[in-house]
Amino acid sequence: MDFEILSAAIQKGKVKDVKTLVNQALEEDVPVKDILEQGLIAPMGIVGENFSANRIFVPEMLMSARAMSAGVKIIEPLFSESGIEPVGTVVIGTVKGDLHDIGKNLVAMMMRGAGLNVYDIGIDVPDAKFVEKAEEVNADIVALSALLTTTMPAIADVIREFENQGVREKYHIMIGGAPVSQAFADEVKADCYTSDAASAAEHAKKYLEKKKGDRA
Ligand code: B12
Repeated sequence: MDFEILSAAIQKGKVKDVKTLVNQALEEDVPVKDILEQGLIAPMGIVGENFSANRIFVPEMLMSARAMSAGVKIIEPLFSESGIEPVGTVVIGTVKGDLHDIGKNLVAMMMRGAGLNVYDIGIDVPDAKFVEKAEEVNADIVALSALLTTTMPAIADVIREFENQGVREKYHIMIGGAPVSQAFADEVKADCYTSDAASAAEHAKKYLEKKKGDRA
């Protein structure tokens, strides 16, 4: 299997080609772990770098993310059989009152691409629902998205809800969305702010690797 061809297909957002190439790799008995890491995650890393450097923009990134997701979907059922452990678990959603989901979906897709187990609980999510879901699935990370200046305070409300329920320290809370900034993250005592989906996935992965290392 030539991963360069699969990488190019992902970078160009060619869903059909990605599906064909992933199926071909499986027929050739390429280990699922290699398909995931070298064939699907590595090219999304390149896409993420290109996006962060303004060499490509949201439409191209969405197309690549969709192509990558199509590939991940094919091998997903084989993960458990081949012993790939998800790096960690994330609960992500758009805060209450806010219906924007394109950015949140991109973050979820990139995190899945980085090998994380992502529960997307949707848009207009009530504060307590984030806590409930995080507790239910034993999440490591809670990711909050807000696109309106009027819904940014809901981020603070969610964090307060975690505090009120006495479980704030259990979770790494990441926040983002166009109006959100590092200064706001500091103000509401979020654990992390990043400005785009690629750096969000990168941060989540690094955080989880460190957490795993600290436990070992
Ligand atoms: C598309 C859009 C809509 C669509 C949403 C469709 C959908 N399914 O999401 C619709 C038409 C529904 C909509 C509605 C409204 N919208 Co609107 N919308 C936009 C628009 C044009 C694009 C947003 C977008 O998708 N950007 C692309 C994505 C990829 O970027 P992103 O969301 O910022 O996400 C990136 C990062 O922020 C980050 N990120 C995002 N989430 C997270 C989470 C974490 C944890 C991390 C780490 C990172 C991260 O990663 C993402 C990828 O790199 C923006 C304008 C703009 N240029 O932003 C206005 C905008 C956000 N909307 C605006 C407004 C005012 C509204 C309405 C109130 C309009 C109205 N009068 O009805 C309603 C509100 C509805 C509601 N209650 O939410 C304003 C907000 C102004 C403000 N100061 O608050 C904007 C800025 C337009 C403007 N210039 O006036 N909108």
